[in-house]
Amino acid sequence: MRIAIVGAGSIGLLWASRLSRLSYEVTVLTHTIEQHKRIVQAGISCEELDGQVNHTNVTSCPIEETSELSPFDIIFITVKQYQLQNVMELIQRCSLPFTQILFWQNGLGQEKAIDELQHRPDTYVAITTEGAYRKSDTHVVHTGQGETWIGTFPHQEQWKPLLQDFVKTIQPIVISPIRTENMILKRMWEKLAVNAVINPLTTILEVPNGELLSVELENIMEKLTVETCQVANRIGVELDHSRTIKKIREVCNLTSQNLSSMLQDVQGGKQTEIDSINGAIIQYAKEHKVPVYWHEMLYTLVKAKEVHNKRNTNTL
Ligand code: KPL
Repeated sequence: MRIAIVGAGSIGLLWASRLSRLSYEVTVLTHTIEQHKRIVQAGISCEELDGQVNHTNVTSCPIEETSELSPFDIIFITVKQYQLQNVMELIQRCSLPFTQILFWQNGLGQEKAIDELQHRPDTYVAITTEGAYRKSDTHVVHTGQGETWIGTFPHQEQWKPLLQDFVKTIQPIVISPIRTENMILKRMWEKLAVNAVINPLTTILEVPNGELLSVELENIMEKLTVETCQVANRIGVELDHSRTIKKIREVCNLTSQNLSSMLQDVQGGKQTEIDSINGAIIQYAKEHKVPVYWHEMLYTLVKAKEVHNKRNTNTL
């Protein structure tokens, strides 16, 4: 089975490493030619939770040179939300009508990309709370156990056997459970609620996820979560506020050593996903006239930090 992984960030590298340990033909599609060359030379090293390093060789190709590739059976899209538009044409080109396409983004926005592929029956959203950190172009560190849910999007009653078998096959190589989910939209909002608290707060404070539990942030976490749940409930997604707070604390614990992806982005002088996380909540809130002052405040602070750090990185 031929699998493409589009985007070699932390989640892309983690999955490339895992899948290439099974008997799949894995190709990593990179944004840069430099990363492609490094992967070809060095393969991928994946540092597991127990400190063991798994080394695998995978095929790689820069996204801009994919015109010659034959179609894939499964495509993992692991680029950020704001990069999705840049890979839509590639997805069309590298897939057959029945290729199974999995979207692995944080936040919201992948629904619009999936909409653009409307003639395809096999699109899925994957939601994960696993923590991973890209140490270099070829080295990923698995920093936190979590859960992963995969669901058809838009919702379909029937799963294609290919993906169902695939999920069963990959289960033994991952410590964290992978579940098939019938209510993936709810999961997307649950994960959004988690990211909308952990990511901006860790970014502003510059601390690993676990630190959020040891400082006096109870009140802010609570206020943000109440706002998220109000917006979700207004659009018909049932989110319970106390369950969501419990979940956020659990993720902080499970990924305590992890630097959130947003903090990693800011430290690397990169664009963050704030627009598709807190920004998406603010957008829905506006449309449905729900006040979300706390999200607006964090959104503004992260945007300011993003600009500041980009400027500093560029002048170094
Ligand atoms: O998804 C994450 C992220 O960093 O974006 C969490 C689950 C918060 C792990 O760090």
